[in-house]
Amino acid sequence: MSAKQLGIGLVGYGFMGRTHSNAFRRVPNFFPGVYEPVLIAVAARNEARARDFAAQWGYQRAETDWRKLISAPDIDLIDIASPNDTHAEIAIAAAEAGKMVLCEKPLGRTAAEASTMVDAVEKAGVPNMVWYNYRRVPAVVLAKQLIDEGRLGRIFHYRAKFLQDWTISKDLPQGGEGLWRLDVSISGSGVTGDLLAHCIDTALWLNGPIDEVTAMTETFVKERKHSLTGQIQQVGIDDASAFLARFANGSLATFEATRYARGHKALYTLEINGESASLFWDLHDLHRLQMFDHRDEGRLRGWRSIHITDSDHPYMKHWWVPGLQIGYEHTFVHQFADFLEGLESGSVPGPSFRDGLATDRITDAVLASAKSKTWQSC
Ligand code: SOE
Repeated sequence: MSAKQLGIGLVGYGFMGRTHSNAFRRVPNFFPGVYEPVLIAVAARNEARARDFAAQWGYQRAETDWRKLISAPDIDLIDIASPNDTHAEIAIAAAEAGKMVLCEKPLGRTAAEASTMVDAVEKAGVPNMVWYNYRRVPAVVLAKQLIDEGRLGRIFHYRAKFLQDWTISKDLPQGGEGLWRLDVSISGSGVTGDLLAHCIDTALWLNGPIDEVTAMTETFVKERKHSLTGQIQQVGIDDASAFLARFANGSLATFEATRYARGHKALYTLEINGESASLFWDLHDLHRLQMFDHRDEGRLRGWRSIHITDSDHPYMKHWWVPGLQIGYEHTFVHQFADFLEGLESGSVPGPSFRDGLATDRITDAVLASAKSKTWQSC
């Protein structure tokens, strides 16, 4: 059977543009299916760099205006990997033009913005997905399977952290390429939308809806030079954010994210404690799932460390042989492979734009709670 070609137009060539492009290229090798991704064009403001990126990753052409991608008849899918303030305008234009839309997280800078994006894709009826890639770590998928099979029993606690340390220096400017995450007008928020959003997306998927939150945030460095204006400007993002939550299933949760945890570069950890068993996962050891099962024979009971590399583990039969592990970039490959399989079967899996909106609603509630110092219903 000959493959159906799926023309891709990518907006943005930063770190995420690379992770997505790598996924587009790898999927046909490891997850062959009915659709064959064709890398048509990349759009970004800097013409020379867009051209270099296109040559390096195999895009047929480079544009400086993303609108050219939207109007191109050979492009079926728009992938948004540009800064957060551009997501809504591009996604809405793409949906209105009948293109499929993939969008980097967080979906919008606020839930209100995300909501306009959900309306657009749902009105147009176009397939859509948000790149919350940690849902596609094989160990995290195994955790989901174990929870859904009821092996943990009643869930009492959910605990998640995402720790980094790259903004501690007060000399680091805000704004501009590579540093737009520090400029609140572009990013929408600091670690709440950038890091906690990952923890929240995974938590909603694994443990169901959150009923209420109470939060605190802090901006440790209050003023930074802006890279584009050269002026010292107030910092509007949250540098650290922590919140307590109650899930609808009655479990209690703690979430924490910061860019000020000296020594931690991207330490995403999550732990779930149930009546019968507990699970623990750590991004720095992403190919392992730790499990404690109270039903094990007493003398042998203890935390086991499952090396997720066997062919009966999620996604692993597509990769190497048992014992050989995979890494971060594979999560994006899995997500795009699932997207294409969903197109084939007629049911694209989440996280959809509507799921992305659910996460944005929680991050909004977290920021509102930190400001008002009150519990917020979600
Ligand atoms: C921030 O440093 C960042 O790149 C996030 O934007 C990503 O979403 C996260 O996966 C890794 O850290």
